[in-house]
Amino acid sequence: MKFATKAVHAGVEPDPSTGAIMTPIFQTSTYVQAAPGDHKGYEYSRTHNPTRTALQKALAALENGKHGLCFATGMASIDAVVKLLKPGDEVVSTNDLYGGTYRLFTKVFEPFGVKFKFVDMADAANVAAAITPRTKLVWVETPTNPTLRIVDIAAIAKLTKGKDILLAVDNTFASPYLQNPLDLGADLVMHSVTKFLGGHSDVVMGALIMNDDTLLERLAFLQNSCGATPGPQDCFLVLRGLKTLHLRLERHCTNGRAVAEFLAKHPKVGKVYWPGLPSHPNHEVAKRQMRDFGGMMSFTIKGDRMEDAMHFLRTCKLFSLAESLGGVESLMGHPASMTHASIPREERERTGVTDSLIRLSVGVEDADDLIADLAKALG
Ligand code: P1T
Repeated sequence: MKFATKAVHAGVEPDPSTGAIMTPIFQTSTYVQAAPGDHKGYEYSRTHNPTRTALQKALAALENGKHGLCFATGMASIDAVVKLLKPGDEVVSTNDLYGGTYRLFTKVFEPFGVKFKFVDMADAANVAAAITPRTKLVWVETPTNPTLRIVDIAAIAKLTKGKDILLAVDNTFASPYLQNPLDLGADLVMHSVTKFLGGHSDVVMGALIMNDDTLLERLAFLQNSCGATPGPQDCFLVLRGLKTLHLRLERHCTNGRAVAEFLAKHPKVGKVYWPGLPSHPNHEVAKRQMRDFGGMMSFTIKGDRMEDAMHFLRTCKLFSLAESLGGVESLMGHPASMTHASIPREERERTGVTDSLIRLSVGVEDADDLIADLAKALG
């Protein structure tokens, strides 16, 4: 089945008791059993809920995976993956990384004895050099947040295959419409469902998708034992959002191209980070592993001054200043003071998160209006 058909239909069956075409919101904590253990597959909603089951199936189908698991937030899904490890294990991670993931790794799990190495994964040789016999997880984010670097997933998979190393890819920025890491050799895909999958800035949720049955068993155990599961209302909203994922992403991509090309030509703009530009250092890898380049981008203002960034952020009107991304409305953010504030200055500047860096989540509005808004704020 092709992507658009899966986006509309995957995971969803008419409700057997009523024929309702939309999966109902099963707003229940528990399920009646005829006798102990005699039930219809559902015992308690932390463990299973039919609305969540439908969503998990839909997400698995969109990522060409066998199994999906949903979590209360994107962070809760990453937390579950790291809990597969034990003290002494090592993780190799992208050095340009969502600040919350960096915080979880270094502030929560490092004190428990898990060791993290952050390397520039644009060159797979850096990953090869960081892997030791203790490495148990390679954590990739691509495109990276916020400087949109591209990591060659297939090249990293060659390094982990056949070893006892799990390769996980945070696919939040791409969405399954643009990239399917399992097809490229990853073992596990993670999403902040909050973003493109939900698509309407009204839900916070996370997901993991995989093929391996044993991995599912271990992660489902953690999902149930630790208990960070989403409620049925949120699952319903994401099921609804998924039905237009392909349509939204098509527009994110065309608007993204228009905005990136406008910024690249603007005399006041310094660097533009968008993987669709031929000048992007990883453009060739992006062309190979992504179907298109999306609506996420970052840029700097020439001179790289904080006050110029602040002026820009105050002047833009259609782009709202807010954390998050991937909704139908355009958003902008200032990573150095917002999403990446938890990363030490020296470390963030090394990866390009400088004072004037501005991140855009280009929405699905009319591109002419978005460009006029940016032109005014830059002027
Ligand atoms: O916010 P939450 O749903 O818990 O997801 C965390 C997360 C994980 N991975 C990536 C790549 C992300 O971008 C995020 C969340 N990011 C933002 C809120 C942001 O504005 O970048």
